[in-house]
Amino acid sequence: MSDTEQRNPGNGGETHQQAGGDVPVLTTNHGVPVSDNQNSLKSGARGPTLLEDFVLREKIFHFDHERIPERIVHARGSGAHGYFEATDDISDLTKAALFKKGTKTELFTRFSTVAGGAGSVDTPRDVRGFAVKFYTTEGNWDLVGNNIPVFFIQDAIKFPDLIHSVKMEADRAYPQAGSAHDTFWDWASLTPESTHMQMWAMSDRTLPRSLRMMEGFGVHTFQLVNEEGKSSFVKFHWKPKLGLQSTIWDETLKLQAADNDYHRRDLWEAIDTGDFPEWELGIQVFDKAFAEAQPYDVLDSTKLIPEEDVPVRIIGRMVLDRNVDNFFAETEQVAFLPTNIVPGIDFSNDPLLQGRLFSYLDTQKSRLGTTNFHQIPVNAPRSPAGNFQRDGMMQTKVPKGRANYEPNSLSVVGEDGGPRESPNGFVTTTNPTGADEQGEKLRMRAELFGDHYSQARLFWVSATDNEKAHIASAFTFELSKVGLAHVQERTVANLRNVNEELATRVADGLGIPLPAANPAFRAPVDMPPSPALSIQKNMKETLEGRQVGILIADGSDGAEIDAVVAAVEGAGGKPVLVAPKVGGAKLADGSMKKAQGQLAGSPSQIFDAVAVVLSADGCKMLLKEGAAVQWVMDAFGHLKAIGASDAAKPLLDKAGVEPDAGVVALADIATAGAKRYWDREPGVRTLA
Ligand code: HDE
Repeated sequence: MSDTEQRNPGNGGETHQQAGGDVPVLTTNHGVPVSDNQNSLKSGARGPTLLEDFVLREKIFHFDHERIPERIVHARGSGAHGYFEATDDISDLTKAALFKKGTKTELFTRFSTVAGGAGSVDTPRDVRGFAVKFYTTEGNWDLVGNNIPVFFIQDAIKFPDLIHSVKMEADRAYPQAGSAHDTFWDWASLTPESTHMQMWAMSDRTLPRSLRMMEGFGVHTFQLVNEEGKSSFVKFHWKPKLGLQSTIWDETLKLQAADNDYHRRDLWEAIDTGDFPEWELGIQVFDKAFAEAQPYDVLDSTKLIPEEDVPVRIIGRMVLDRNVDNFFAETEQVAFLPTNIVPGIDFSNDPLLQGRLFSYLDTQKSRLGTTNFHQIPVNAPRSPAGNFQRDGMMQTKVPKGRANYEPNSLSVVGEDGGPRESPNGFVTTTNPTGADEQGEKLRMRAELFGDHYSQARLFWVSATDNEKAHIASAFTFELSKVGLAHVQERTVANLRNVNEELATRVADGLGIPLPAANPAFRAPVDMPPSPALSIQKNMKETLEGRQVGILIADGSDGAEIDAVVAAVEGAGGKPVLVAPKVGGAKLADGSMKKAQGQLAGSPSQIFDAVAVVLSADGCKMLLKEGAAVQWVMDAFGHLKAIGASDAAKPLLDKAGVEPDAGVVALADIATAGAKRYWDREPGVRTLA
């Protein structure tokens, strides 16, 4: 015990750690020094606790209020700090200061799932939120997007219905964090405009391997406005440096059991070890003439603009280089607002965006409890900010001077007169689609919003065979959890408008007859395939940012292990040693090798590729270990590369591993591990 520690003054044998030297004094929230943080104040050792105990009461009072309402959507999220660097000159398109070439802007990014609560798992089949707050020199710009470029609905008025249907059901409060249930598919099958997004949601896009390996999209059409006031339409894209990578469904299900925090941990560890996640920011820019020539409406959030039609121009990069100091203060309290916009960027008339412009400000008041939520450090602009808004709950500013109104004729120099309007302030641009579309007040949508299938078809024809099989299987899985036969039928009837083969595969998978097609409100048009929509076509063959699990046991050869570790590191990957005991394995030469993971707690689904380095005896021992057999079997089933020492072969045989291009000698694992082996899939599982 150090001299700053004493035992027993409260007769409980507890430790009292005392201030002194560099150790600061523990105080109440009001600064009163506390002498005993272990015992409440009682009237006699066995007597009642006293109301007078302000130390106890303050501590419990604060604890009782530690939770705030979680976000109604996107409750589960992970955030990090970073910066944006503008890498291209787009001053012809926008006057926004953050896009001036070479400018670096501090930012905060939060990724999220949508349906689950704050304590739910990281890897359900769900859309991911991708929200970025740029602290620009002209105020905050929030690009609050998703990892999918389209959305379920066209009009904000339908959002509460969508969310009510997908969240846990109202009476039974399950399922948590998933769409595979009656109410979601009931709503979705009655809402044909959701078809395109259903296709994305049922694809591997909703099963990202890592938050660092997914794209982000602003979804809506926005506008860029230049110095002369000329505006262009724009869509925003984030492209991950590590390429796209998803998990497959069986792997995802097992990941949920293996690690509830798979994505949060992955993001944290990457940043913590200096492997900073990075995305490029790209824009698709187009004008009114282009917009009017398309078979879809650019104001419709259920539609995208194929990258083959309007290429994505890269204009900058985002690097996330700092983990939060405190999850609650930063990730939980960050408040994104699509209304946070800066001069040079503007909204469009997309009716979904327009609804969002109201919703987010409102929700922050309910979540954070005060109109002054912008004063919380993670939300506060880094540029000078000031106005005459005053007071309110949790006001932390102490404004000086007499003037709390404007105009005023008190001194404009110094603090008394206060801030004034600026000619460089934000000006709403004349909306290029607006002028000729304002008219009678109507509750209706523009004509092309009635096309619900063309782009769902586009998504299907752009997918690879494996991706098609995954989509068909995902629909089958989800609908297998739906107990209402008419909802299953209606969903399949809707899919017939997307693709007959897809509808037939899902009907077969469910074991139901193919229903008649739903009448399409507007006949779809066929668009040429867009390779940019496929994940598989946009993967990067690399070990960078990836982990290779290396299974070792007593008797393994140290030199073999070292060679694999070096090769994986040399290829930019992270080797993780896994052994039956986390303390390590006793190698052939008698030395101990420490492992980072214990076999049962580190199943192969948490890795991107695996290596098995065993001696004949070690292998014999592991043949009797279910977790070891499963480790290899899953790696094979999840289409991963497997590198094995000769002596490990019996374990591979027992796990049903069959030779193919992804089953390699130990020495080749760093090369083979850079990709997945899609050709293997038909041999390892039946897909719809
Ligand atoms: Fe959101 N959404 N949303 N949303 N959304 C929220 O705001 C809403 C929509 C998105 O990490 C809420 O602060 C409406 C589309 C992200 O904190 C809420 C509509 C897109 C996040 C809200 C939409 C998004 C939210 C809940 C239909 C992609 C998490 C808590 C008009 C472009 C941000 C909060 C974070 C969060 C409302 C549709 C993305 C209730 C009404 C489309 C990434 O205000």
